[in-house]
Amino acid sequence: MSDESALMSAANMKVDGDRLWDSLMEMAAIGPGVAGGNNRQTLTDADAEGRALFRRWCEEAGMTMGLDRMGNMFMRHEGVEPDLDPVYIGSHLDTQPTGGKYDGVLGVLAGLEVIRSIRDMGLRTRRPIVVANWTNEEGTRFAPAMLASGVFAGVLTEDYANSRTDADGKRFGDELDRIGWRGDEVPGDRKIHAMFEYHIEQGPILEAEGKQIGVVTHGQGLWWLQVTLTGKDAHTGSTPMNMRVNAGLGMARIIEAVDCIAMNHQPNAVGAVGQANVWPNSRNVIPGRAVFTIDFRSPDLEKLTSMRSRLKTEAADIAAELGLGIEIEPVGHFDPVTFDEALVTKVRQAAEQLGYSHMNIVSGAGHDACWIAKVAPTVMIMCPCVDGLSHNEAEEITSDWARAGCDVLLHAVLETAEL
Ligand code: HGY
Ligand code: MN
Ligand code: MN
Ligand code: MN
Repeated sequence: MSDESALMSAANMKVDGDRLWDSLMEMAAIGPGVAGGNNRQTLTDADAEGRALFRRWCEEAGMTMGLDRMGNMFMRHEGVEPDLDPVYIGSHLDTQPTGGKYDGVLGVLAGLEVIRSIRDMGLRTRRPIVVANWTNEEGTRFAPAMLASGVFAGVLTEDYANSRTDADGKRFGDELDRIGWRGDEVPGDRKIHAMFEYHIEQGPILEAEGKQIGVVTHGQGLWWLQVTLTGKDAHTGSTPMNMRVNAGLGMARIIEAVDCIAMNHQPNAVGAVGQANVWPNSRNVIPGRAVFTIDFRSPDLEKLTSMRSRLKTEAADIAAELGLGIEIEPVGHFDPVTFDEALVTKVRQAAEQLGYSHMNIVSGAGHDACWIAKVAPTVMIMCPCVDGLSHNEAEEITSDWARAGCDVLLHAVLETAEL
């Protein structure tokens, strides 16, 4: 096919939306949840099964696999000029315990659909294209989130990652070895010309505004803190109120404080406690210990920093008032991210060329792209999700939304990988 006609045919190229949707549904059958979503947590047998399916599909599309010591998968479609730095399309196949079918998975399988579509058209780009599956994006089983892309970006160390433990005390490193998905490559030992991440919005804005495409200009910054309160187990019946050292009460007051602090930093600030446990967790024992996690986010670095310091002060005051010991451990952090302007423009132009409605948007959720932006020009594309719901098994998108974003991804990647 001549360059001219290749470019002509590429200009009005569309992906095969049905094939993309079928792949999403087939992947969703692996690690099913209990309410129609997914529980394919990182480094579980279900994760291993999903990885194997993704690898098989990619190899059927003529791709070859690279695998690093964090289990990050890199499926490569060769370019006309193999020595050029590749264009990456990446996201994650792992899910929340009560996750949806599209968070992360859409971006990985849309990358595969881009390759499948390029091959259908008999095209080959100058640059190689690599579709990446980043290990442990969710960070629920092994905190923090975006763990393996953080190691790839040189922000976190392999030792730190391998040492992280889940609720049962299992180590990340041992589980990665157990499922047999640790490669030999040194994480980060790859050159990336540009990275695209296509992801559901996980919020209500695009659907409310009636837009098909989110052109993601920035990503919120994040602080994850783990709080441990130490009081004294005692009898709930015979202990007078003024003699109690109640860690459960301290936790309740700090949970309320987190909400107030986020509300006092509006607009563009959020805070919540997602995970909370008390010990001994017996109905007639005053909890002597409470451990819970705080998630603060804002696109504004000053607000993010201010929320963290307000929390430290207020939590210390609450602990002192109740006679509790307190420890606050930073568990995860990244600053607000500005995505690559030239790539943002390419995404916007692709949406315009395709005639898809679009708007600029800041990502409320964290993504692997937030770390990869530290080592390569990076941008995100978003599609709406129904009622803005995510991290919930009822997460839903339409196949039209899925396809439109994948069309934009195809065009922006073709433009960047050069036909
Ligand atoms: O927490 C996040 O924003 C991502 O879903 N891991
Ligand atoms: Mn995600
Ligand atoms: Mn997620
Ligand atoms: Mn920082």
